[in-house]
Amino acid sequence: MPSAPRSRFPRRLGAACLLIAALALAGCLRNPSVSDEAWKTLESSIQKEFDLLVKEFDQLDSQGDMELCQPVQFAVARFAVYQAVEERRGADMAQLARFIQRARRALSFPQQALRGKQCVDSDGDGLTDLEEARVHKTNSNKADTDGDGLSDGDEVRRHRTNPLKFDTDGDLLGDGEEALFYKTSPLHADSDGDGYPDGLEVFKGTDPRDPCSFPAGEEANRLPGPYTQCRPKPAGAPQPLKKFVPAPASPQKPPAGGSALPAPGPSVR
Ligand SMILES: [Ca+2]
Ligand SMILES: [Ca+2]
Ligand SMILES: [Ca+2]
Ligand SMILES: [Ca+2]
Repeated sequence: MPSAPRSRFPRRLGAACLLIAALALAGCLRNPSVSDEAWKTLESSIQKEFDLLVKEFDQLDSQGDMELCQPVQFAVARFAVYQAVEERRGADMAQLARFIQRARRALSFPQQALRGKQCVDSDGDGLTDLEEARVHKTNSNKADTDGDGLSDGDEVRRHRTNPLKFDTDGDLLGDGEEALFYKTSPLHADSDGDGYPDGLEVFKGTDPRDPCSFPAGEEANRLPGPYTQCRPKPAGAPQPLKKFVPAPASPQKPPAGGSALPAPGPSVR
């Protein structure tokens, strides 16, 4: 495609202008008597619209919350814009105008969300303010609503734990302690399946991840079976963990207010 000459058109051309240009182009294609100057003006306007489209997508892409908030719409917009970029090399102006129109339509939905502030994540926990208020009922200004050491976003998307409960499975170990330190399941009270709850095992000093290690004299607190059979560990297997040391939550964007996630305290009571 020949390079676009300088134009007297305004710098910013909107979608309406593109439509006018495309319609005018269609008319030009049917009318071979159109002047070279008019043709170049149309070509310039479409090139400018294309550049504007790419610029707007780049602005959208720089909003990290947008891809998180509207993943499908964002992916559609990205595909449409990239397709326009690819087709720019081989397409004539009429084809390019169609690709631009398609990309602009796809781009309009995440742009509306951006303008409506639907994708704001004030506390940087990976959940938008709207999502927190409407779906999860968590605090949109506190990254870790229940104070268990896992951010609300990590609880919802990664660990599938309850962001409103410090101890989702009720085994007396907090979700953060289990996921970050003991490496036990925060969703199952008895991670090794021996019938003894993880919290009880930690409190008694046995290994909550080894069915061969269980507390003596606690049959009354044993959960209903069936139980996992004890299979002796191979030599060199890791030793049971004895003491909880607060560990940082997984890396995430710090909240706007600058406060970091509070470290969980020991919950074995
Ligand atoms: Ca949030
Ligand atoms: Ca939490
Ligand atoms: Ca627990
Ligand atoms: Ca157990």
